[in-house]
Amino acid sequence: KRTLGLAVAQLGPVQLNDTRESVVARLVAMMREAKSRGAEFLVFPELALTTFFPRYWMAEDEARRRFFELSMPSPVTEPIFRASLELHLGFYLGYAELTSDGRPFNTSIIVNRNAEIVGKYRKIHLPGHSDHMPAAPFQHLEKKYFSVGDLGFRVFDTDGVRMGMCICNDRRWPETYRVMALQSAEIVVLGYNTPSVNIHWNEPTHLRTTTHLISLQANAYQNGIWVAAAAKCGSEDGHHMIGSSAIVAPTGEIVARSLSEEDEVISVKADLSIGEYFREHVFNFAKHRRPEHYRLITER
Ligand code: ING
Repeated sequence: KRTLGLAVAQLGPVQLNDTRESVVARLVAMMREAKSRGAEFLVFPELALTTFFPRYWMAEDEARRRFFELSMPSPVTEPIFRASLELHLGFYLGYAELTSDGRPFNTSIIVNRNAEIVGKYRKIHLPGHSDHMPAAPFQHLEKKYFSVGDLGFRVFDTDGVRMGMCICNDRRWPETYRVMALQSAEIVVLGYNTPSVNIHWNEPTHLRTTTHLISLQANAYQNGIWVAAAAKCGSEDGHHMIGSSAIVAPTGEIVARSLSEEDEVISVKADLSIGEYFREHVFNFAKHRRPEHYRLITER
């Protein structure tokens, strides 16, 4: 059996005034905890280094100055890579990327157990709005601060495992996982920051967690893959975001789930052969899929 020591590091709130150094220390502490549980790969959240700043209206250049990374690693994030090398622990990390030619992205990377960046992804499904909504209790300005990702949905060989990745809202769109499953992904890792309150209608709070989990479970099962999702959650300067970090098996079953809304590590010994059964017998794309009937999905 091929197994992977798979862990998720849920991050509690990061306040506006928290320094990146203090966040990095929390991330490294969870790397040590994950390692002690036998983890070989650890998933961190989306925009893990700062508060979820798209909730605030500000000028683009202020946002870039305060919340974006100009390089990865950088002096402040170097300790994460050092710990990866020391612990022989790979990781996924979400952060705000400003490219050298000035393009802003909501980005994530996959780093292998030798602390080498093996893949990069830039968020494609940007939710929310780009205009100021002063009447709303908070903003959701990802369309203002980030450009649509230009790297596609790709799958990377990470220490012998076919690993895909995405970010937050991407997890709600079936196309995200299917495109990676068509590239033989065995696992998709992702981070998210999900506000408990919907600014567009009075949505019952529990629905935020329901739709989050359904999205992970359905897509894990329908693509025969493991899905590992890490929340940044809890109340950030009074703005609450859901937890429910989870690891889902190719059966669609939740095999590990966070209990708190604080820094918390969950981990499993993922049996990668489970996915092989489903991809061979149920979701055998070559045998059963009929793309000639699906054209609308890419034409519209
Ligand atoms: N956050 C939320 C998410 O997709 C959202 C936004 C929530 C959109 C619920 C639609 C419904 O989990 C981010 N950062 O995408």
